[in-house]
Amino acid sequence: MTMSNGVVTTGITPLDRANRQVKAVSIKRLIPYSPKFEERHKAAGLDLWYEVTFDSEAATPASARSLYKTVPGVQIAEEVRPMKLIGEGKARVVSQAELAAKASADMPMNDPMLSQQWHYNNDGTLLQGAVAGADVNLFEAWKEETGKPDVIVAIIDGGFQTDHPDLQKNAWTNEAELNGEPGVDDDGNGYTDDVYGWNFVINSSDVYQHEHGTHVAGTVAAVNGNGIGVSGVAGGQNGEGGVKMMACQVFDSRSNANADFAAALVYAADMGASIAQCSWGWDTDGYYEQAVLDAIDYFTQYGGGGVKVSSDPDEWDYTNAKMSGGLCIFANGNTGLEGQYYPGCYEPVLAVGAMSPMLTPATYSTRGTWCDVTAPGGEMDYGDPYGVLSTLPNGTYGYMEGTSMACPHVSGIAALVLSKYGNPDFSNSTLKSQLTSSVNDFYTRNPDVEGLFGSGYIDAWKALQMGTGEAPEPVSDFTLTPSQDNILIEWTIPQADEGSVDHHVIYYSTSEFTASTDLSTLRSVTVDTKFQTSGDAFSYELGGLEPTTTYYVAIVAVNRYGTRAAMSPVKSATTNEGPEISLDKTELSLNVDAANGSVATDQLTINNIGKGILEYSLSANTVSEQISTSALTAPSPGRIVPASKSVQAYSAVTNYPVVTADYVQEDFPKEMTYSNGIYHYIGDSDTSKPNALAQYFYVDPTTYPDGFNLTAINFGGPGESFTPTIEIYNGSQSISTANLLTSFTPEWFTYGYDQDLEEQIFFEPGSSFWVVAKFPAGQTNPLGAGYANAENVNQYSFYSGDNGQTWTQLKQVLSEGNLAANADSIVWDVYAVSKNPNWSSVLSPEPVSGTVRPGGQQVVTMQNDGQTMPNGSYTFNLDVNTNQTDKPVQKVTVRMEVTGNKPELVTAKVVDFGELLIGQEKTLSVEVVNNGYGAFNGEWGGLQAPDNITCSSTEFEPADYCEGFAPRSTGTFEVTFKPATAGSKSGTVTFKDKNGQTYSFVVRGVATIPPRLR
Ligand SMILES: [Ca+2]
Ligand SMILES: [Ca+2]
Ligand SMILES: [Ca+2]
Repeated sequence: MTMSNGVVTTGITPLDRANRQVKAVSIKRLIPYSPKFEERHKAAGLDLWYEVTFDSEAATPASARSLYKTVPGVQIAEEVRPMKLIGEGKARVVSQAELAAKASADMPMNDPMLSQQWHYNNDGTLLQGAVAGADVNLFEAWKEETGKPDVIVAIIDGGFQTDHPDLQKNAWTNEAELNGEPGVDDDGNGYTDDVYGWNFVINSSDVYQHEHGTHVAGTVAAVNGNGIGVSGVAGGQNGEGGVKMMACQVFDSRSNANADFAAALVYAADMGASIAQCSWGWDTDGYYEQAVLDAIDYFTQYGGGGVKVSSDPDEWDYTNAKMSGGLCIFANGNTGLEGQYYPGCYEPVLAVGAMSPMLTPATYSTRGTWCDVTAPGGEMDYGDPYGVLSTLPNGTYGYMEGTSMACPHVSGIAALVLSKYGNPDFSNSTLKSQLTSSVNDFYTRNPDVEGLFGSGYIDAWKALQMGTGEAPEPVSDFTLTPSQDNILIEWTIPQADEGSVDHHVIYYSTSEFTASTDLSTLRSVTVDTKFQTSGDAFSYELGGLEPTTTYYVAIVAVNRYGTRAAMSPVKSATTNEGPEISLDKTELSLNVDAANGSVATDQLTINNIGKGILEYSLSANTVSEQISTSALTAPSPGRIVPASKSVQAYSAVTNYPVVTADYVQEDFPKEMTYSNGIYHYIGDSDTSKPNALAQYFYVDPTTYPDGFNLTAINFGGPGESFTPTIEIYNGSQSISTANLLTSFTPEWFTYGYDQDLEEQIFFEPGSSFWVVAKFPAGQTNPLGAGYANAENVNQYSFYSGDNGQTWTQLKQVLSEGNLAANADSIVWDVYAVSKNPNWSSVLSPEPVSGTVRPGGQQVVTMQNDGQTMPNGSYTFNLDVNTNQTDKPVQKVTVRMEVTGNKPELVTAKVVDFGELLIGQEKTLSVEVVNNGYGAFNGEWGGLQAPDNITCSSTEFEPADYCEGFAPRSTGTFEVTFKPATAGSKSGTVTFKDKNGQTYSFVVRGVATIPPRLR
């Protein structure tokens, strides 16, 4: 290659044409020429990659890529984008004094900080909220293996401090260069003086300490049992014997240059690494560079520890190899999002998600069905000690968090497995399946992320159990209990050499079969049992069956290596016609007279007139409420309304009852929104298309410790609209897969007005829900939006242009239109409204769930003493949920009347107006609290003078009207002092309600004669 006019020239005409067009300043091989490994690189096609550097004023990366794609002979042209180091620059250094203070003698290694490394062994006591067992179970694993120095892990990351007192001993060294001549490539690998590895950023043997790289290395193999600092997963014991770490530096704090990641992976494979520890990736969904994936393939094929013994291309020595092929272990990424993030989602690699010490998904962890396992990555929002503790540059130690910190735990465990079991024939696919099957249950606690964090969270002890490979014992006996459309199968997990059975396959058929039948012709289900222990009783409901049909069933136990036990005996059972529910009533009524302390009771009888066992459970929902004796206008009940407006006040009666003594009227209505108010109207510019919005709501336990009882939805928007269909979904899943809770089309729709739900829906604290509104076509911009009222809530708003078939995040939809500049801060202007607490909870049906045998019946008793509910009429729906396929829910109306509760007014005993001159007047607002569950009201609602309001003194003038005092509310009442003569004055203000109950308080003041002008 030559240079001509500053442009590189190859002599290949079409290539040079392209070079001139983009002003290419250099072309170099991506994987540098290596005399020693050239044959293998060529065989893998790695010699075909070239990197072109060009003038950014002459072309954009995208246009250059398109141009080179058209050059004859070029197979792939791709951009090189900056690689993202995952979770950089957040380390918290711990001082030596702190280190000494926290030392604990009661540890398996004498490294003083080991007791703070909860990620290795978490007994739940170190950190508040921590869950015992949220760790990699390392202490148990160390009883089996602590690491061997012939296993090499390549730390492809920032450089680690090779002379860190707690790392130095486990740093890999290239013997030929260590004992060779400076300035000479002693081993002929193409890299001069690569003693500890190579710096692929500045293309030098200068491996420079880097925060992230040093931290990652310490987790893999800080020196164990040397009496200083921390421990590493595979760091040996008594200061000896840990696995070796090769420094492949691809990030350098001193340089912004892009490292050659492909070359680093190839170097690691060629120099004998078995594991590539990679805590980096691209943070753009779906983006990758083929050259890097090719290098991952190369490491996967050639890693494992084979060494080149002569210049003969075929002469490789595998006798000391630890594995056949290598394994690349990648961090998922720290986007907090679900998506296709490379290289983690690339099939050949093992991808690692992160969890907190509370055994929850780390909030930052990227997730996806491609994730293989989860490991502790920390959650430092809770404090530094909730992070992962490891080594840092300059001989220090400290905390970091990230999937980057989770990943080296798995690399360390992989190195332990190879230390114990590694040999030239141990395959990389065996290692991968050993790691992914050596896990604990992550999803029972975290069902919201089911399947997105791999097979579970990794357990180092399990990873070191290889068993003998013998098949589990067969399932010898089991029972079948048929129902209408399912058969309950119960058995005992059989003995197996690892104490557990990975999974069972249940075969079933409507025709008879035996062990010699070709089982692949039968229907089957695979049941995951890896979190069970041999001897555990286990049951599985085989569903989707036909009624009144005989099924033949058999079970096969399978270990994690796929070795199958002999088949169980074949048994049969016949499904029945199923249960049939019959209720004796469709309506229940409960009348509570609180004055007489009566208890209201009613009964419902559930009959099963069918053939199968009836299972039922009861749940109640609020339908409506009306308190006849109260007269309040939300949201400030009890406020004084001038007499002239009294007629309106009467007609605008709305009542909000309360359930328990903890509740006060002023707490309602509650309103949840992420918008600062209506600002934009949004819709497809083509008005022949429909528009739909989906808004996610989270019931934050700190704001809503008692949950959120959704009673209405309110939409901001333009003046008029066609009526949308409104849907509420359970929010624990993405909008495209969420479960529909209710759907309705309001009879009368207007923006800005509450659309009441027919049945209120209660959401527990910490739960979430979706509100969807589907507006029909034919309308311009029907969707109202505003600006976000908090950070990160823009991710909760979604748009659909196809009636909810597909959804797109709103910010993405807006990123290409006239609102692009503000797209990130726009959210739907939607309000979730709660007008009253979940008072359906006062219904306490007993028994609330159970089974009814064929021909049997169950009496359910409903009772309420009403003492903690305001007087009024309530309507509930009692849902009788059953397993009857054609009648899953029966609704029973429950009406409750509560009467006889008394108001209990409280004010200051004496209201003192102080001193006034005759002729002056003063008005005071008196706070009136009604602690009772009955309203204090006049005949028509409000209190009116003189029937309901009187005063014993004419010099004190109480307001002549007030709206009354609702149950459990606070209001105010105005009194004016207008002295006519001098002296001390007092009077009594008395309220009288329509039932004749009275309440009085004393008012007083002093009047003096004003000075006269002379
Ligand atoms: Ca060398
Ligand atoms: Ca040398
Ligand atoms: Ca140590």
